[in-house]
Amino acid sequence: MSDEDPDWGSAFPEEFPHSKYTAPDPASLPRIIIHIDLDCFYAQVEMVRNPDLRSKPMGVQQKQIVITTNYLARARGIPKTGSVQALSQAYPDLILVNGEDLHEYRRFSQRIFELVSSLSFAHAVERLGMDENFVDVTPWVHAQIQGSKDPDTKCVVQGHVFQEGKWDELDPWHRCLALGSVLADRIRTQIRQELGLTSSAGIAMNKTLAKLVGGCHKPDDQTMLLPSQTLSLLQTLKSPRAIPGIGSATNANLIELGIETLTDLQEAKISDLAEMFDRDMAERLIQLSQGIDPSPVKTSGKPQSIGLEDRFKVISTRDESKAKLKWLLGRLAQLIYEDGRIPRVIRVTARDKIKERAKGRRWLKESRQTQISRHLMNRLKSSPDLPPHEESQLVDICLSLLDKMVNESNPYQLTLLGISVSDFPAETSNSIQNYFGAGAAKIESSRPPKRSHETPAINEEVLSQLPPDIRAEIYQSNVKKVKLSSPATPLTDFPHDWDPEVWASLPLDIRSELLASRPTHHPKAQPTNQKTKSITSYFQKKN
Ligand code: DCP
Ligand code: MG
Ligand code: MG
Repeated sequence: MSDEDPDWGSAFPEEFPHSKYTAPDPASLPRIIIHIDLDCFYAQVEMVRNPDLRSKPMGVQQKQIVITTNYLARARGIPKTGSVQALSQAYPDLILVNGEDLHEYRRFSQRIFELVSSLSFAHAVERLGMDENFVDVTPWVHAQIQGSKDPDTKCVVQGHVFQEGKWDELDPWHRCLALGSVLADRIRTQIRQELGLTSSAGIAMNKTLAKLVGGCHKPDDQTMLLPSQTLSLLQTLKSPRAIPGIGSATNANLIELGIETLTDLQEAKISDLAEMFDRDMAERLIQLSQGIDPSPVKTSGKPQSIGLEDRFKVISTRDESKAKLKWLLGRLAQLIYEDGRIPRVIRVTARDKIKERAKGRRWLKESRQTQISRHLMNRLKSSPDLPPHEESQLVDICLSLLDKMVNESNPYQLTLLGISVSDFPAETSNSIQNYFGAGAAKIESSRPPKRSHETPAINEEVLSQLPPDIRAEIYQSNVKKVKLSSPATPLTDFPHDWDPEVWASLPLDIRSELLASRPTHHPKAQPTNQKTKSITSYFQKKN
């Protein structure tokens, strides 16, 4: 189905050609953001692949964890996630499908993103993890409101209004949101008709509120939030942790500051947070707690990194680590091949139970990264398999990165290993590439690049309920950056995230060129254009 010929009659069934109506100034209208989340995503993909499963309570399993269940199962009281053992015991008729191969999920995820991006009213589409997309429909909606439509024109809302609230069809803000609800319905219909998958949506003035309200009527339905309902929606959340973008590490810092409830955070001042957060972050956290989120919907491009992780009971020898890293590299090679770009940085992530205990931390992931010569992965431009020689060199590089986190002479108990790659050059032939890889002039594959994103092959139990952006935040907060103890370079401006040994081995002119070509490593958070206001004054603005 195409959106070339949309029937907007249902949104504005009548016209008033003689109206003296003055269109509202778009600057006075809200942004309209739609958040789409697929229902029991992995389970739905499995049901598309095997329709017999539709009539059965089923779940998707990775290792010993059930990571999602279909809605038939949920209707019978089977939880969305849990351990395989517990769920199988309690619900013997629950059918479990192995979901460790992410290929089909990624493929559907990509198709959803492409479908939504192709809709003419979708101004920007931002992917969030595997099964979510933010869609900014503001320009289309404002154009409609500003067009010939009279304020007396009847306007409809598709789906629900949050808490079945009353909306005012004469209010331009409400009308914008109502139009958003019609577009959300259109998106969901397209996904259902073209891919056979149901989804749920939230429609609100910003990304955070759209995501929060979208969960109110699941599955296969949608909810719109009126501006005056923002506080009521936030009141349904127990802690700051429930806000998308506030991960458990940030939440732990807030608790240390004595900020435990959402109300505590709503009433906090930037200075109250200064001990733990810089000014920008403090302001952003307070704003988020008040439902203020000026962050734009950024059109998703290719991911900045590609990677996977595996979790296991315990690894405590170098041979086991080597075997696991080799296995991970093999799977990563497939992802890099599908992506079509050749990376310049490789990173190994590990979690060591003994270190966690010693540091009294429940969740401690460490990472080390280094530059790699491009020729090592060049073959992945045309084949999903690494040649044996390159593979063994890469395994050695990974092992040496692991050595920086694990001391072989001390006992260790690894429970997670991951490998990711990043720093995909945008330009093709320059002296730096010549230096790093002979004959590596062309980087982008000629076949259309496929998108992929960093998703653990196996997810941690503790992360089981977290959306990927929050997982990424936790991940980032635990990353230990490589520190340069004695810079073997006359260039004092050393890129903090590069391996010192590799850096030291580069000729000076290459170092200078690399420094000049790289963006700043600690970009400041985007300054927000909204000042923190008292929450009441903010929401009094619109009703
Ligand atoms: N997922 C995962 N590991 C987890 C949790 C989820 O790999 N710990 C996968 C399986 C889910 C998919 O991500 O199907 C999307 O996650 P959601 O949280 O959106 O959950 P679902 O789409 O499964 O269910 P819902 O209908 O509640 O959105
Ligand atoms: Mg989902
Ligand atoms: Mg989701």
